[in-house]
Amino acid sequence: MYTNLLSTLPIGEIHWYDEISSTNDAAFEAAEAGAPDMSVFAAGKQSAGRGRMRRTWVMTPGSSIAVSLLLRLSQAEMSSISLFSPLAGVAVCETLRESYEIPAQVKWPNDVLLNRKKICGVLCETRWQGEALLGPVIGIGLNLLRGSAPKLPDMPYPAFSIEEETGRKIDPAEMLYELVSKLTALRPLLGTPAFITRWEANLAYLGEPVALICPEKAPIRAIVRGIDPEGRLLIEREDGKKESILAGELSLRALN
Ligand code: BT5
Repeated sequence: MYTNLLSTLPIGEIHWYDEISSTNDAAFEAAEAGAPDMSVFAAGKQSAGRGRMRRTWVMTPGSSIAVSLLLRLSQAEMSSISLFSPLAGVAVCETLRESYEIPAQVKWPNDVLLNRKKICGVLCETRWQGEALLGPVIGIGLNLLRGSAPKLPDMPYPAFSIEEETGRKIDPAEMLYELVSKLTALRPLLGTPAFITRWEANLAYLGEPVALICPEKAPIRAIVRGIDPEGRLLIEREDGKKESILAGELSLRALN
């Protein structure tokens, strides 16, 4: 049960599940029933944790965090809806750096890497209830302790835990509290240049060559130059041409 500390924060409902299919699904069910903004759904175990594009997210009870936040956006926030997913990545990085001195980075658009290894994934989803948009629901899976990161074949990014990389055993309840506080503090910056600055300050591969992989197309080889005001990745191709890339099917791989 990682959620006791959270009750001291000015947030919505707080739900804990010893086991559930997916905390994102729990958040959407509650959203349909009217749960308020900033409701938190956390679980010790997920039987059907998922990543983007129907990929599987594996977690280990007691040593990783699986949490989803249900947001109800204001009219003004709707124009920044695509930034809520990176918001989570930036919040995880800033929490790890400020509260634990751990230098994690965001792999655009939103995975969190530590020493170039994946310690955290973010799944940001919306659904429709009739004509009303539900969400976004921001799902965050974070590998804290040894044994929490699955060693599966064919992982594009090796999965590791914070303990494996740093030797530090972070308390899940404390981390969850710090993370939700950070997310709440960063949220008003969305749509302002300050958020892009904070994102770039935590961006992995800045100034480095990468390959952008798109299914059934030749990879784009380029240098990462930053993030534009809309949250697109700024790259410079080998011929010097600059471009902004939208998050979507593209995935980013290091070249060295
Ligand atoms: C993600 O997807 O990285 C988003 C993962 C979001 C998980 C959270 S947990 C709370 C909430 N409830 C859910 O059901 N989901 C969210 P993607 O970028 O598609 O990466 C998925 C890939 O990461 C998989 O195909 C594996 O290769 C790898 N993977 C699976 N489990 C992992 C883990 N624990 N740590 C690191 N990598 C993992």
